[in-house]
Amino acid sequence: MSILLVTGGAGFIGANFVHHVLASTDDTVIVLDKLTYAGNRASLADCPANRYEFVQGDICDRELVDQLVARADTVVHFAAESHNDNSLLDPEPFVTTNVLGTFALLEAVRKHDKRYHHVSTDEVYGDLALDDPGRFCETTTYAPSSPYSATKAASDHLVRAWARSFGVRATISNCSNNYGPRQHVEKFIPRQITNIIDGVRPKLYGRGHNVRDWIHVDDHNSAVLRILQAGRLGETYLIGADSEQDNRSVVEMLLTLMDQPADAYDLVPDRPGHDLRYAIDATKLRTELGWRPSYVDLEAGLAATIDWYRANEAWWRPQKAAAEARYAAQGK
Ligand code: NAD
Ligand code: TDX
Repeated sequence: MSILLVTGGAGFIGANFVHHVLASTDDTVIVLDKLTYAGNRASLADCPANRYEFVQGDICDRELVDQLVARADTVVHFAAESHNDNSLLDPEPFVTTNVLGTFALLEAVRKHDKRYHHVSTDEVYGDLALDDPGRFCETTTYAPSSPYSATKAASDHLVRAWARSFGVRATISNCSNNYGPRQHVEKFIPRQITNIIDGVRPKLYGRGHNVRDWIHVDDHNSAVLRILQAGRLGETYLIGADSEQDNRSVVEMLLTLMDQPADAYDLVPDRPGHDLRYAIDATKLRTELGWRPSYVDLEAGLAATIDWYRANEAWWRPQKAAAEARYAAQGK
């Protein structure tokens, strides 16, 4: 039994991770989360009080981070500003939280000699051409495109340097696009599901040709747990579930699953610098650590996600109008 400090545990992936850990281990969890617009305490409802503690605070707060890291055995770092579109409008919080926040955590795990896992993204590698047969792997060159991905890349580099220079016991994972329950309605899939529920047509950027490699959030989290159990220190593992789809196909699937005509969507102005395609080669994770995804049928995973948003309107409704107002201001 150990104590995990989970940063960003009130966000999409972090909250699902906390539920996963509490259900599948006997570990205790301390969540550190600032509760930005993206954090939601309701995502952590029903966590058992004897194995779970919530601390509202900022990962940039060195003193608080130091105190909490001292109490933990392991730090799992999910907290971030995570939305590309927001990073194009206002990059500053991305630099602060993603770079300086990671720095604060690294200094604390260095001081207290704690195990650290860094949750990152495949976006640090930039993008692939639509017709490129290649996929990202652990040795792909870093080439981030957006302020978001540049700050995630910067944080990865800090982790690598702290591992090599100071011997910090760290691992990094770079995962592809997640979907599933408790994802903020600003993101592509929940935005379209909740639009369709509201009788609003889905919005596709550009021509909808951009490709993402989708993975269910529970598969991402089972991989993170596996890396915590068996990953080699200092190593990076890519996480993906071999599920590339262009955005138009995803919207057509959602519309069909929700009994709407498959072409009932609108094309809206493209995202500046929009990465064309992400694709993950997770061979290292599969062969070294024996990890396998459980959700191998994207359509079935989307159907379950639609059911979750239909059943949990009270969870997402409070954020919906503000998220759509931000998009409307950009003509999206
Ligand atoms: P999210 O935006 O849903 O949640 C982020 C959480 O971090 C929120 O609860 C927020 O309140 C908290 N937070 C933000 N700034 C903070 C600060 N300064 N101090 C403390 N807490 C703060 O994000 P997500 O989609 O759950 O992503 C989690 C992590 O996974 C991020 O590091 C992201 O880069 C990475 N990732 C995400 C995806 C994806 O598809 N969503 C894919 C690969 C990697
Ligand atoms: O309304 C939309 N219409 C649309 O076509 C929105 C919100 C998005 N899109 C497109 C843009 C992308 O090609 O859908 C794709 C997915 O968009 P996002 O959900 O914004 O995700 P993305 O930019 O790919 O980044 C996500 O995956 C990697 C997460 O937000 C990041 O945190 C993660 O690192």
